[in-house]
Amino acid sequence: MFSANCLKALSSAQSVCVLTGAGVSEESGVPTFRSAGGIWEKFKPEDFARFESFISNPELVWEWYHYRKKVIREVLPNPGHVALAHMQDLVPDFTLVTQNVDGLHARAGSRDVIELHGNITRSYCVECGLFAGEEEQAVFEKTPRCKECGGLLRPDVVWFGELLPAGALEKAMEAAHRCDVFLSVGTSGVVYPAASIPLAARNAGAYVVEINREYTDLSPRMNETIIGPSGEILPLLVTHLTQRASHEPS
Ligand code: BV8
Ligand code: ZN
Repeated sequence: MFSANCLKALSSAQSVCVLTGAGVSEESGVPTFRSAGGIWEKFKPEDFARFESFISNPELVWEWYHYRKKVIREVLPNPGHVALAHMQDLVPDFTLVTQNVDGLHARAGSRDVIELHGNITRSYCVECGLFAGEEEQAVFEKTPRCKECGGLLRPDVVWFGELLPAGALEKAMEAAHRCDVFLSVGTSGVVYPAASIPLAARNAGAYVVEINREYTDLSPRMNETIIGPSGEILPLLVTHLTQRASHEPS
């Protein structure tokens, strides 16, 4: 499954950076955005996940986020998430960057995850900026309101046309520029600036491996693409790294 080049690059890698997308959560039961049957099939992403759409119809947008939060509450991290949490302890310098807003990497044990597009479990007031915990986002409330000023609460996610969290992209790019191996896992590579991170790693000389169920827009720019479910492929990569660790002089 892994080419000799991939195994060689991994065997000597001191620095690994990983970018994940919705595909890494698919085997947990979280629908992806653009694969067949994905959540965007009913909603056009670029129109729906946009502040203007939210302000013009907060009830409809909250209906979608309440549904997604409910799904996320009911699922567990899958072996792919767990493998990435293990990988963090097998490589001297490891950075995990995600486009996902589901928090499943942290629930699997990954530390210091860079969440480029925010986190669906957090909400804040569009008027005063106050953050609201899960308890204040009463699910029965169609459009949750701020307990301080009564303003509309919105999910703490990055919508189209919005800037990424301060410093997130810079930190991700730094890791991409210094890594020996970069893994692009479960992302269609259509959303920017996230999709530019694997390309920056490639340009900086990293060995870039894409793991996906199918070829993507990024595939021609990768060193190699491994076709298959990340929940099966990532644990195999960790097995390889574990064997490497056991052969290294202690
Ligand atoms: C910004 C958060 C700048 C909300 C999301 C024209 C060209 C290029 C760019 C643009 C353009 N026009 C506009 C832009 C910029 C725009 C953009 O990229 N648009 C694209 C769509 C053309 N980007 C932005 O607006 C960004 N902000 O640029 O600001 C700026 C500058 C100045 C002033 C103001 C602003 C903000 C982008 C963030 C948008 N927010 N979501 C929410 O989640 O509710 S995007 C959404 O897409 C999710 O975050 C998701 O993570 C992201 C990417 O999708 P993927 O994760 O890749 O998921 P997808 O379903 O697409 O693919 C899943 C893949 O997994 C598939 O390939 C599938 O085969 C694979 N798979 C499935 N199962 C498995 C698997 N692989 C392995 N194993 C499996 N089991
Ligand atoms: Zn408020």
